[in-house]
Amino acid sequence: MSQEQICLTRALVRQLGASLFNGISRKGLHPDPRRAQVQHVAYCKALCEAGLDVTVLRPDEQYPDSCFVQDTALVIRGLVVLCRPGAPTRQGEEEEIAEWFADRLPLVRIYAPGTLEGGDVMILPDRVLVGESERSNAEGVAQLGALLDPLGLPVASVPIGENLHLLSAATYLGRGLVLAFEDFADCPAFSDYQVIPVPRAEAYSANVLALGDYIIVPAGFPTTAARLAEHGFHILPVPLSEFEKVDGGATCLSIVWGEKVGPV
Ligand code: CIR
Repeated sequence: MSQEQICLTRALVRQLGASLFNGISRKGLHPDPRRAQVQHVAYCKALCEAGLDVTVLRPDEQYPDSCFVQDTALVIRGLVVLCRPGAPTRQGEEEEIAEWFADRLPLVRIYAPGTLEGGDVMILPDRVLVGESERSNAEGVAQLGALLDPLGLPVASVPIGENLHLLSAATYLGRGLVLAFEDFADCPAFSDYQVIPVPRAEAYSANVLALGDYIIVPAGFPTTAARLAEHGFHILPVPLSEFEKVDGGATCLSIVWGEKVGPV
């Protein structure tokens, strides 16, 4: 396992537009954009409370799901990998994100026919896992593998069942811990890690945003929050019910990255 510690210092988010009402929803639900706006403000406050410097982009009404910026880009060890969303209505969202990063960090990208959404990518200390989803295809995974090979990071794909994304079912928390929906607790990909199970009744809370000692956890999932607190994490509960209606969770609303702070 890498001995490198990454301290997360930055977050990029995008304000939601009124068009979020028409965001893709596997449940056929429509969020209330005004209520979602209040929840988004609470989310940004939690990012600040965790010590991150937060940049907020203006809403992009052309793309109803564009507040879910995680799917458009990954930052891995200082390298931006621009994704190519698999959802046709989301293709193009990534271009403004590319422009934002262009003069800040080195940037590479996934090209057609490859598709990759950030929600499918779990960055572990020694490797990267990608969910075998409807959004990220084998070509996208192969391209990511080639891009990360020079960093010494192997890429492997993992089955995710009916989930939208890999991170819908599991989150890497740091400290050798993975939070995973109970059906995924025995997933061989997590065998080197201690898995904290999420009970069926709280499945949505398998997606949390881990920020060092802090974790943004959707409000209203007491078992998950208690299990995380037992491990010494400081819990930042944020209501995310409007985003849940369109299948988005705590990680989806930001791209977070940081600086290398040296050996641990
Ligand atoms: C979508 O279906 O693309 C959006 N409604 C939700 C995206 C959630 N993103 C994520 O899990 N990373």
